[in-house]
Amino acid sequence: PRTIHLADYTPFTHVVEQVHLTFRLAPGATRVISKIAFAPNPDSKGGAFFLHGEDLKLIHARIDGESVIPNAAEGGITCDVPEGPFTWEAEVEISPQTNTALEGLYMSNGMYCTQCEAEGFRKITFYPDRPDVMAPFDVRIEGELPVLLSNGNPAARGDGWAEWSDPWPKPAYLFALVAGDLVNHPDRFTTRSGRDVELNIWVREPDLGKCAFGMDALKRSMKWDEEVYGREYDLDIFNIVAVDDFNMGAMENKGLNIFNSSAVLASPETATDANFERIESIIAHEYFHNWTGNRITCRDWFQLCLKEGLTVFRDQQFSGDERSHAVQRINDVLALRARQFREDNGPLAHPVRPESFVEINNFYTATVYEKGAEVIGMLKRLVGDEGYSKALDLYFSRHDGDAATIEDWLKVFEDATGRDLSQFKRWYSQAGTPRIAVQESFDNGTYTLTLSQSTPPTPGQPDKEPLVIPVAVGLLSPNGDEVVPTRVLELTEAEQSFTFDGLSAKPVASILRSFSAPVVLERDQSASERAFLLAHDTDPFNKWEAGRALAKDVLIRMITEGAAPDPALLTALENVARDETLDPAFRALALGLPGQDDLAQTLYQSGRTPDPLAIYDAVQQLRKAIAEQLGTTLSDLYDDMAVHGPYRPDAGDAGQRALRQAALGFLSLLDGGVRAQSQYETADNMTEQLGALACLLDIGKAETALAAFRHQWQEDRLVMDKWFGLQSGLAAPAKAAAAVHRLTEDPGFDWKNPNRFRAVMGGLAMNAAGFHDPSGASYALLTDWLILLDPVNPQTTARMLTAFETWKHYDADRQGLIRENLERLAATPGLSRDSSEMVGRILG
Ligand code: B3K
Ligand code: ZN
Repeated sequence: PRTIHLADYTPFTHVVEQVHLTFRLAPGATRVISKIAFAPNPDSKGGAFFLHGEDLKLIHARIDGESVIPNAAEGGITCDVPEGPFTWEAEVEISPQTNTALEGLYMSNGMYCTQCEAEGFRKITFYPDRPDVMAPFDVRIEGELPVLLSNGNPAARGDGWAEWSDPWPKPAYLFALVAGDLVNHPDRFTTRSGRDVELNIWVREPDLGKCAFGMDALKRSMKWDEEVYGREYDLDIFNIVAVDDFNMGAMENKGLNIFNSSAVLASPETATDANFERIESIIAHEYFHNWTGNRITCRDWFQLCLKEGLTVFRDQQFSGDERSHAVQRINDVLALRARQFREDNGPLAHPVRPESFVEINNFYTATVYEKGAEVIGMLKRLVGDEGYSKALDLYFSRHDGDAATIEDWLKVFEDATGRDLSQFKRWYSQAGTPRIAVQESFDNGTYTLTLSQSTPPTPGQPDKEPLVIPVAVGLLSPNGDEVVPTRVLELTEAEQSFTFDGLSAKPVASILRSFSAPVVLERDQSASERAFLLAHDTDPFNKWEAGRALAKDVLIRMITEGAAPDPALLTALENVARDETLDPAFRALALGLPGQDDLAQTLYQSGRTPDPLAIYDAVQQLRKAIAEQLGTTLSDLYDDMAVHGPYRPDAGDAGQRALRQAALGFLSLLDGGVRAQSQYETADNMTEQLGALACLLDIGKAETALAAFRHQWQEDRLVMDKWFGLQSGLAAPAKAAAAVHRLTEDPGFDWKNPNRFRAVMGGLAMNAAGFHDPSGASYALLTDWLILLDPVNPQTTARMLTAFETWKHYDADRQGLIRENLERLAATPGLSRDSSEMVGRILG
């Protein structure tokens, strides 16, 4: 397979003035009739006329009404074409029913649906399937199904057919079609300039009761984008459809967003607080793409972060505004460290704007999305809120209707603020997580902070240059008062000193407030200083971070030196847990211990080989110690945090439930599961029911509850995903492979459904000690299933291979076992392009 390079970009030979598509739907043989108006592209550098096309049976093709026979070429066709404008017509046959890859036009539970990003449209018809070719689309759908949907506004409909017209030029990856026996949850929204928009969430009939929250989130998103970014919706209708078989969360197709049902359907009985929160953010994310992605799209797929980083940044801002900024930031950083730092620290590390790829679907990564969003957060901090909004206004006015680049994006910031961003641009091209080392001195009222930065080598990038790093710093006096409020230091050199004068005593510095840059802060700090910051820092992120760092230090000493749980940590945690001035959601986060994978990463970074079982044991030991030491506090919290009245998914109630659940997790280690069992029996919402089940599983007392849960929920796919995922994620280390193997033999294990496959296999991969069982049984089990899934669904297979991305961090025996499995997979005949690229990169 060919490697595509950013440096090789050339514009398409033609422009598309109009697309007309007719679909004659039939499961095994759908006809797609296209009529496309092409004209020469004045910016073209010449070359043959080429259309992408994959797995298409060509029935006939015509140019200006005359039959033509195109020439087969790699990934499509070429054809001799007239010199001026011309009309291309083609009829092709495709088979949605046998399309298990879930890319292009496929079927899910009897309904037709599409997924075209990144390069799925070429499986629907011959077309220049590249994001810089934008055109208005008219679509006619013929099929005996009650609901027939496509992009844009409805144009006409009759018995067995419907026509749609999308006036906004768009790239083919935003095309969508849905046809099925669906019902809608309707609503309306009036935009700020008075456009009356029809809103619908389309679902299968039994799911109609699970749409209200998603609809509310949609309306709040629409309003927020008007208020905060001045962006209005631009069609008369906005449709969302829930689909059970979907490779990712959701897709922002113009006017017709298609969602994994797990990312839109929710009711108190079936969805957890975490599900509600995720749904709200994904609805917002896809809606926000209407401007950042659709109206302004990407010139080529190397620019993916242009739409994804920005849209993630926007959805994070939205969630912060709707809920709590502090809690949002902590959760975003937790996710960044768990996924992006992990990626940056191994063979899959790549820049926010990659420079080459084999399969673009492999680059929808935490680096492009989450680090891409962090880069925008840094930019905003550097130019200030006002500079940011001026730059964004300029971006929208200058580039509306364009397929733009990162250069275009940075230029609007330079033009709007006068700032030179040439050094800042390295954030887009340099991979790896920078480390910042800290040195401090205090002399005669002056505090000097010396920061030095370095970025470790990553594949293909042995040497790194200094970046522009905004480091937000505040100083506290020894009595806990803030003496210097937050100041943003701009670190641009390899090493730089910053001074603060006029201090009466040596301050305690709070560094990297709000996590102002995606870096690892290397700071040796005493337990007492960390506890001091946990108690006194005015920056909520750093307050939490101090507790986290303290817990990490303690756990690392327990793992490497066999130390006992440090009483200083237990006291500090108890103080936070009891502090009623703190938001319960924050306290719940403060009681959360570092994850086992996070500890493994930290050990590896400090030059030690992580032993997953030792990590597991230390975490268990610390949990036990916390439970014993904080027993009364936790039991009071468990009682006090009970939420009374009907379930509401808002941040306040959810925060109380989170704190109560944190308490229950510890208490169950002592009470034999009495509280959890009774909570399981009386819960009237999924958050508390599942929370109780998790505690029972954790202490090995879940047998009855698991059976009851299954009996109650066997008809609900999304709830049963939780049942599978929890068992695989919480299986005891030595028994994990066997437990997961049993789950795969369950008649409910529908492995071709990505949600179910991910629940079971993703659960195993996240069960760190179970996955890394020294026997290698889990590695082999996962590999067997990936080999089976690859020909069916390459995208989901390739994504799951990231379970192995940290393999070089472990000991020689584990590395040997993993290598064996990866090589076995690599040697599989006919392995997909997706998986071969991934396994090749992972093996290095
Ligand atoms: N843009 C889509 C992701 C498409 C993934 C293709 N493999 C969803 C999103 O980021 O909003
Ligand atoms: Zn997105």
